[in-house]
Amino acid sequence: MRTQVAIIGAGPSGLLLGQLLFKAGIDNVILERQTSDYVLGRIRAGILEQVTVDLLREAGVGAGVDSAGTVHHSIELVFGGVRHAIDVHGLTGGKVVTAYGQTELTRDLMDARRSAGLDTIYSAANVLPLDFDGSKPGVSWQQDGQTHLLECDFIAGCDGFHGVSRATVKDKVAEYEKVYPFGWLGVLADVAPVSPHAIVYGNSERGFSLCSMRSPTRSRYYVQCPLDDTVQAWSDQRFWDELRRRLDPDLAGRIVTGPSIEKSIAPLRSFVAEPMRFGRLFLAGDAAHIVPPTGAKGLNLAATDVKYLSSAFIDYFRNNSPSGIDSYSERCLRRIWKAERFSWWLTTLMHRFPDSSGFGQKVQEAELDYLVGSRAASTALAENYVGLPL
Ligand code: FAS
Ligand code: PHB
Repeated sequence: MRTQVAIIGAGPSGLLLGQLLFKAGIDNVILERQTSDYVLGRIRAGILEQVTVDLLREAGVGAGVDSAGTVHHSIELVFGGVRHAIDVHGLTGGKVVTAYGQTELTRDLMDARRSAGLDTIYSAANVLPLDFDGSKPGVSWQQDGQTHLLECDFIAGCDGFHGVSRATVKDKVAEYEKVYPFGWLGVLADVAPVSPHAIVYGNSERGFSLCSMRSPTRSRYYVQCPLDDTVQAWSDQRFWDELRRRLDPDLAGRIVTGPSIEKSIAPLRSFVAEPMRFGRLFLAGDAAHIVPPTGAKGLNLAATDVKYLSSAFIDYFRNNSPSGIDSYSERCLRRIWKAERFSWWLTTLMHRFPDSSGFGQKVQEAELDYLVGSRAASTALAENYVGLPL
């Protein structure tokens, strides 16, 4: 079996890369270790930058987000029992964010790939990148008791934080990591969002909270929880009561509760692997970097990695130019580190740290007060939140 680009991983990175390459007439095959249902069952991101929405339209899969996405002109910060609006639209000359679930985005990409009759090999075991420093790059995998080989020109490692691609080059990678001393307990429920017009971030003495949504009838909520907490310790009633305690009285009084349809705890970490290119192997998305979800950057960073990588491959195959692939890693990392900084900053500002001293707490309160009182500070938050220019 042979293709031009072998893609490892059928998450948003791999599927979006495959779609952009297909639109450019570049042959590609995706190898995914899970089933498609398993991939769709993971409830994750929900906020898309305009750059990401534009990329979905460019890839020919923008119909879903255009019809079911909810556009947000502002976000709100709740602290000291008071809610403050940050007019990201006004502060950024008209930019917005769109709430549209990663699950829906992934399904749109899977449907487009299936309609185009493109090869996606699910349940591929022991996928392994081969000879990416040599003259015959390829990927092997096992299925139905046989070992298979896919020969290719390039390999895109879109296999996430726990994937095989970065593990294969671990002796060539510089890793930068920060693990946070808490997690997020997330709940998905088919109830109307408490604030249909804004994403609400809370910092109370009980910890962080977040009010978001997937549609006008499906809400997504999070509360900060200890790292050793378990989903079993949280009944729906306990979650709704705790969420209310972390919001201002007006918003707390408007929460629509209902049975959770998904409940999970995610750890928070900042992580970057450098570089992102190893001969004919390229890392993209979570395979190369992780951000705490506070800044809603994870999925959006994956999309811009894929924008740069697809452009690089198109430049190579169409114009026989190596410039895109040669500059890929440096170009991605400049954007990645700015998003890492923003995500770390917003996480540090909006969460309660177990070891924070009285002084640290007072500084956090002063920074929040300054943030909502200064147009310059609010603008800095707004331009990072809607996404920096490509
Ligand atoms: P993914 O991890 O999504 O996809 C990688 C794919 O590769 C998976 O399907 C996996 O099965 C496959 N794979 C792994 N190893 C393989 C192997 N050896 N062989 C073949 N296939 C292999 N981002 C936000 O912006 N907001 C959020 O609220 C948010 N919440 C998150 C919650 C959790 C629990 C996690 C883990 C991430 C969250 N993220 C969030 C970040 C998330 O959305 C990622 O940024 C996004 O999934 C990145 O997409 P991919 O790079 O495709 O990686
Ligand atoms: C979500 O809707 O899942 C979401 C929104 C904003 C974030 C993180 C997650 O910062």
